[in-house]
Amino acid sequence: MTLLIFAFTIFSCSDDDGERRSEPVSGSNLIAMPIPDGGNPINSPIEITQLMKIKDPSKVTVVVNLDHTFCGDLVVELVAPNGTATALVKRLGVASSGGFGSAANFSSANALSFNSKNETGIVFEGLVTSDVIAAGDYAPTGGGQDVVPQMAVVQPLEQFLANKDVSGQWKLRVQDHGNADIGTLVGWRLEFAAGALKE
Ligand SMILES: [Ca+2]
Repeated sequence: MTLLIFAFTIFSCSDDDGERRSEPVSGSNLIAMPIPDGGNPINSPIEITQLMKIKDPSKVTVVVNLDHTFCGDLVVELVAPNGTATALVKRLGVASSGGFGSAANFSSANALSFNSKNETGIVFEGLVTSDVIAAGDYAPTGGGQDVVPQMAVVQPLEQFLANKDVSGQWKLRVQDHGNADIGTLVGWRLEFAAGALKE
């Protein structure tokens, strides 16, 4: 039995001529989680079982559905199975000198989709309290590293995803950094399209 598995592994590797495409893989977590007001982060897990690495980051998409009445409060991060994290949304409108940021709302009806191919960040400039962030395909968006919390880093998704092992627990981590306005993470989805992965 051991010999049989070993033989299969060798065959799989030598067969990888760059044209074979991995099958689509996806996961979702639709358990709604309240986001504590000005409190600790929540973590929503998705398990991926394929023992593969990311070959093409442009075929990886994260779709987030959340409700919140003050988008400047929130940091939303994607956490990989190895524990490293990258910010998808970081306190929209908060400047390095401080401030509360954008008062616009997130609505779970407007899905926020993130992919390394997307070049434009979330549009929040000019929106007021009663406005809602539009659904769309976005690049990670938010304040610089000098914006609190400094450990939440906004970086290109391609850089974060390339060659990452996909096996294990991915998490969407959401934290509310301002008092008064509250919200809920309604759910999220992680998609590896055909050809995204390699052995
Ligand atoms: Ca809040």
